[in-house]
Amino acid sequence: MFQGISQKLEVVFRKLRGYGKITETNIAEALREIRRVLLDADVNYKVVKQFIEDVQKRALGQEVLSSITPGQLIIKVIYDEMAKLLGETKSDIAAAQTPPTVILVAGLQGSGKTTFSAKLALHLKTKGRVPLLVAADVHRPAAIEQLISLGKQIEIPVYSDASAKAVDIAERAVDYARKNVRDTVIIDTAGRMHVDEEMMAEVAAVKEKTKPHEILFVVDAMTGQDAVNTAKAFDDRLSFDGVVLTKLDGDSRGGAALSIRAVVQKPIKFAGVGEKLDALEPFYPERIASRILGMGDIVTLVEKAQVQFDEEKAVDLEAKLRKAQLTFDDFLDQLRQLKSMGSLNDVLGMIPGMNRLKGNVSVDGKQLVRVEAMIQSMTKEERSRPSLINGSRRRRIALGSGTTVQEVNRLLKQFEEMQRMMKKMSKGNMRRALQGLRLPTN
Ligand SMILES: Nc1nc2c(ncn2[C@@H]2O[C@H](COP(=O)(O)OP(=O)(O)O)[C@@H](O)[C@H]2O)c(=O)[nH]1
Ligand SMILES: [Mg+2]
Repeated sequence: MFQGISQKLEVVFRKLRGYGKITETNIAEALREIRRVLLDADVNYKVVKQFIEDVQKRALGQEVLSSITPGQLIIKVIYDEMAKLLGETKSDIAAAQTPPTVILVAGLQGSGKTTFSAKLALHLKTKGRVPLLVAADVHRPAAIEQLISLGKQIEIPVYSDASAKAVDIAERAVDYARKNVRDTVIIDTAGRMHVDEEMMAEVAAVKEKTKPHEILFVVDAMTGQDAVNTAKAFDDRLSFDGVVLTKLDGDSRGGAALSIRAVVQKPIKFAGVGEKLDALEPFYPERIASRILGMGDIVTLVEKAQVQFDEEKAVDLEAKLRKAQLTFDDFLDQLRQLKSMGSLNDVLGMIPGMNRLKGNVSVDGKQLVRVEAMIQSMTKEERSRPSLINGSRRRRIALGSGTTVQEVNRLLKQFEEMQRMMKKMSKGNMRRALQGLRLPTN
């Protein structure tokens, strides 16, 4: 799956990982290469343009440039953006409040509609639903036979009538399901080699008559961005609810998979990954992104990189603390990391000394801003030698930061306390405590 694109991206990533420090030039070069890889994979050019812009915006953020393992963090940014491109969370299919749920399956000929209809029926059956398959592709007798044969394999009834029109078959099938307690009706429709008016009119009429709860557009992942045009044509006419990507087990270049969601703004709900009837997967954008990026487990990789980063920082910080050299610059550094981390209360508890500040100075973001302002109002010297900060300096800092002398006093006291506590801590304890500090991941 996606072998070509994966291999090419892997080359770009290997290079990125090799850099000790990442510069804007490195990023620009990597992005140029990624752009070319995506275009080669037949991803829609507008989608590529937006993707590159999004990655660039995030990759150039301070957080990546100043980190120790920037290559991996950039790969993580690319991974996140790719998952976003694919749709972020997996989407479920509808279930009607009053059964039967009607699911209409549409797409070009050969895209895998009939196979998918049977796969979906089996998938729903294993979840306890009671499906009915409907053979509404009446233009080719073989198509009806195909569905009947698939239905037999999975022991699911198939409603068919070779002499009726698609619209009538579909309508009667829904009625049949209601009377025979089948709670889900899956309607397999006809396709053509190309989008044409007759086919569109027919499937639109089936939609009109059966009022489906879910319309799924099936598309062959091997077709590249042609798929995007087809999808648009179907969506304009049917306003479908979701996309099914088939033949992902083949050597798909990735163009269709990566373009379709962004262009038609509809979620990809299932992926067909083989000819067998159990070869159907709910579509998980993160998993597909990892596969495209050629790393089964990129998230773990990045997390590991981050732990390593924390450790290096922790060792460095620990050395400073040992020598009682903790400065307000270090403190500010910590605070800034904290601010970007969401749940402050949880994190505060992990920092030595900080648990004392809990509920006092640093618990909510607003107060953090005040602490930050106070530290920023200190001179460089004061930050590295807090003992310099006497009464008049305190007044100046309070004035400069728009706080009060009492607040400055409190901050200094807490800072001293933190230093004292750290000196008392055993080496192992401190290491563990510092490792609790995590870098923000995005
Ligand atoms: N490898 C692979 N083949 C598939 C998949 N889905 C469908 N096919 C094959 O694609 C061909 C066309 O499928 P079919 O369901 O008849 O397409 P339809 O014309 O849209 O109904 C058949 O040979 C299927 O076995 C899939 O996910 N993987
Ligand atoms: Mg078919």
